[in-house]
Amino acid sequence: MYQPELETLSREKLRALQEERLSNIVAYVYERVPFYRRLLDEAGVDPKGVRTLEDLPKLPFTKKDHLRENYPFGLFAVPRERLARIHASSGTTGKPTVVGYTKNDLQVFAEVVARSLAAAGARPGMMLHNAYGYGLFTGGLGLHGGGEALGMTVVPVSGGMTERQIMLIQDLRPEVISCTPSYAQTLAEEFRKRGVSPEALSLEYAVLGAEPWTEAIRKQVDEGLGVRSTNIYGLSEIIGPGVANECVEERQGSHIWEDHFLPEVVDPDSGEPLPEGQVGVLVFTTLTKEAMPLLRYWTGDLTFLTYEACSCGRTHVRMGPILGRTDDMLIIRGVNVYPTQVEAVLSGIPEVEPYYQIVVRREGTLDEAELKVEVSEAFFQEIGRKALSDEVIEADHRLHALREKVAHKIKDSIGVSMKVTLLAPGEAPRSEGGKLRRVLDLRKK
Ligand code: ADP
Ligand code: K
Ligand code: ZN
Repeated sequence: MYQPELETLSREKLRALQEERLSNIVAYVYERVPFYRRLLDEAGVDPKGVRTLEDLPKLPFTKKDHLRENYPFGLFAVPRERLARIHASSGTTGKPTVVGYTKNDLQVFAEVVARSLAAAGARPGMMLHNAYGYGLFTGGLGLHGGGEALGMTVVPVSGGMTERQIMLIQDLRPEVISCTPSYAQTLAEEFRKRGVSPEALSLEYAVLGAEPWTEAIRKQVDEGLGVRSTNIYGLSEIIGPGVANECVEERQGSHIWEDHFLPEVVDPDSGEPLPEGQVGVLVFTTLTKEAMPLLRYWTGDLTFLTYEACSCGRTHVRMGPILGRTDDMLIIRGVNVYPTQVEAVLSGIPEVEPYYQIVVRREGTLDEAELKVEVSEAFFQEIGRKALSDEVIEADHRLHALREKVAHKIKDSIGVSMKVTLLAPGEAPRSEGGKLRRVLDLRKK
């Protein structure tokens, strides 16, 4: 552990620390951020009345739109000159969200990422191949700072240029890699194509995050790179990656570093706090941020919390995998569908791989969903095909049957009919470095 005394704090002491910090941060934003003074006044909250965790639900939520409305610096609690660094989220729609850090915030950022790397199996002296994108995105510099704080040798490769990554991994022999899970899939596949076996690779641990992933991808990456991979979670508004990380011992949920980030899971419709174990929207209150503290920030990410003790010795609460972002949810003929649900179904079918794309179109007034999924290399060889086309699939009963099987399983477990298109190995989109968009929704245009 990087900070064992904090990571194993008793629940009582952790709670006392959180309550002290919570009342301080509420007073701090009320004093310094006009937006929060207004928001709290309008909600009739007296900052002095926020003393315990039971007071938390009295506070209003902060939503992404609040950040956009106050673009770029309106939510900052310190003068611009005190910012040591700026980051921004990718902002696929409209203006990006700008976030800022004081020197002290950067120190905390490095510490929580160092805790995350240590939880993932990394130790001082190991080499970190950091393939998260460097730049405004928090991934690259975030992992970089944490790796240095832990005492690792950091290789700032950034995303993309796969050929060079392959060479560096073989020549420099890093023990740890950090990147998106979809890019780890890409790298594993490229090594396989070159006939480099996982045993020949120096890699032992992979720290994967920034997008949802499932056990199917975990298996593929663990086997393909010869590693034990863990999940790292975070978002720029809260700090960046390193809000939470799985421990490599259990890999059953990610420990949230809750002396800094106070989590809640709430009902997506009513906003009411949900009991432990129930799936809802993850909400965070930052307890120590100086530059841009946020109260009850609505992440839009869906998961659950568990306070069950963990064998690794860490006392911090664990969150389950992210089942999806409310933004990623597809509504197909009235049914809510998350890409991770589709991925979970595919993982139960040995003849296909978790390389897929979901395309949604509107035909007249009806939504039509198409699931493009790759058949496995083994199955492809077994049927002795060079390529797949509609004619080939119609003519070959084994392919025809597989297509029906996938369609049935999707319909059975998700409740939506999808047209299934089988692709040959290598035909579905791959990550070229960053997050992979597995959904193509053509209805919006
Ligand atoms: P954006 O993607 O909007 O540019 P960020 O780069 O800060 O913003 O990404 C944060 C979001 O990425 C999270 O809210 C979550 O939806 C997703 N994310 C990050 N880590 C994970 C993870 N380990 N599993 C699933 N989703 C993740
Ligand atoms: K290995
Ligand atoms: Zn643990």
